[in-house]
Amino acid sequence: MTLPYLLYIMKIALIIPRNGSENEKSFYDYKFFSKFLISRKYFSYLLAIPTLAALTPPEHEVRVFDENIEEVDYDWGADLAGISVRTMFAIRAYDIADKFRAKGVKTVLGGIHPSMCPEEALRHCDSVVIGEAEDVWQSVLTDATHNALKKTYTAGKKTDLKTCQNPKRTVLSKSKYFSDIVQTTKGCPFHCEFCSVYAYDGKTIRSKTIEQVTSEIREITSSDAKYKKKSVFFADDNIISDRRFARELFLALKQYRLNWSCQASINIAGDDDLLRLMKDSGCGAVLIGFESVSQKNLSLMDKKVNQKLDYIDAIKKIQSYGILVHGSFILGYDFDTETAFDELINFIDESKLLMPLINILTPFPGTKLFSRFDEEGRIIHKDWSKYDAKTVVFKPALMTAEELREGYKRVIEQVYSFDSILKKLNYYWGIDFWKHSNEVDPIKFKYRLLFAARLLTLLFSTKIERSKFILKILPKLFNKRVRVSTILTLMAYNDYAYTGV
Ligand code: B12
Ligand code: SF4
Repeated sequence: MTLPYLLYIMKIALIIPRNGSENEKSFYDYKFFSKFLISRKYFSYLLAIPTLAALTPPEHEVRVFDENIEEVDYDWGADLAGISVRTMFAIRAYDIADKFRAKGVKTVLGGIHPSMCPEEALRHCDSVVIGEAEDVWQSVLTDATHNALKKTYTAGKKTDLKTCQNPKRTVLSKSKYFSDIVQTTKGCPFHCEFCSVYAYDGKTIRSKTIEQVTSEIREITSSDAKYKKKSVFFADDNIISDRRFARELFLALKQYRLNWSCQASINIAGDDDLLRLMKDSGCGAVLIGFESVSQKNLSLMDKKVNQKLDYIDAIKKIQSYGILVHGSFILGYDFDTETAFDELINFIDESKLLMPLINILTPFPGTKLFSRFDEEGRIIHKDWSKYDAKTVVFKPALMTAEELREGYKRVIEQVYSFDSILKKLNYYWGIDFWKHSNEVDPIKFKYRLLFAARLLTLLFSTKIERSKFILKILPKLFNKRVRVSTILTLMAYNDYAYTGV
């Protein structure tokens, strides 16, 4: 090998910044899981990272650092650092970028936040990639090897997903994640005011081929890979946005006996055929953006797809297929008054949603909402680390920021009180909701035993409500209707509701 060739080989560090400060909790952080399992684990990786690894020619050495599960090794000797940035961890990403640059490492930021705020990001890096990496990553690498990085690289066209290689997941510490992430489509034809997806990914639905998706699934599940199958989360904004494609996808997934979940629009409730295929192919849960129980708010959001449907009927219909509905809600939209909190609590109680995700309205940069609030002088600050959907960063219309924050806290405390959790669990066990999952993926006795033993260790603490809950739950743990992962998730949400806000 000649010296000039060696000069073109780089050590590339790909980085996922920590999501929130070290001890901070959220619905999405899985910190409780790590503590409970006495092992540092996280929900999943950012799919952008194995995507970048796949786009990187094999002569380069790639190492991934995910701060959610490991420390970044600034002394590894990287020539180039690529960091994926979302708004809630932009400040942390800038800290990491500053540290790399202080060591003379060329640093590139990409992802939705730098794409929406490139000038701000450029204060902390050598280059910003605006848009999708597929179109420009090769140029970035070539320019970096020639020490000629440009300030910005803008993806000229939306990537044709059918031409994409599979993300290279072998660069990840797979055993540290609970779930794999697979994306089959990009884009959204709707334009909800608070969302950046249509602005970033475009209005036209682009999809991979079914063969591409199944080949990713085979890589994930293949026994000779260094990791084993767990569960798959489909990162599509709406898995049924192209129904013909969705139908083919669900038919193709069936043979892999996966346990998968996804995001979909509420109108899935009207499609029995698709619901049946989803269930048959292993779908256990679907995350639906209900956003608000107020029609006025839904109109203002321009969330058209939600406006004509009865939420309770839709939830009942979807759950009748054994697919758990995770509803996502936003508090603080312009028509919310102090009654909004009780309305949401009552709705969740009536609909028996087991794991609702409740967010404080957050005007992310690049959304129509951000522009409106900015024009109206309602953005309180731009400390992105507080754009975490649990902090109020804008002036609400019909209440104060403190009232919104207190109301949010009251809702999650109520919804995730152990009394409320137990009441709902008893309902779901009563109807044998997880019958199908328990048949195809039964929980081994040893796992129930380990779970029970770990719960026992938590019994003698100052958390009286938790101890009472544990005492009530212990005798049920060996009932085959009970799935321990559901209990663990609900305990994590309780922990967040009472100690994380
Ligand atoms: C899957 C997903 C989730 C999963 C997370 C799983 C995970 N580990 O990623 C779940 C459901 C848990 C979730 C939760 C939330 N999410 Co979310 N989520 C998504 C979703 C639908 C897909 C993300 C994805 O995997 N895309 C596929 C990858 C390949 O695309 P990508 O990351 O954009 O990467 C490409 C480019 O951006 C670029 N790129 C990215 N990084 C880098 C780095 C470099 C160096 C380069 C060169 C290029 C580059 O190249 C990549 C390849 O083309 C996006 C919407 C979307 N369509 O992107 C929202 C999205 C990321 N989520 C969002 C939000 C707000 C949230 C929540 C707050 C909940 C909520 N209210 O919506 C929570 C917060 C969680 C948290 N604290 O992190 C926002 C973020 C907005 C922002 N400005 O940061 C998005 C954009 C949706 C939206 N509503 O606007 N989410
Ligand atoms: S919230 Fe969902 S439906 Fe609305 S624009 Fe975003 S991705 Fe599309």
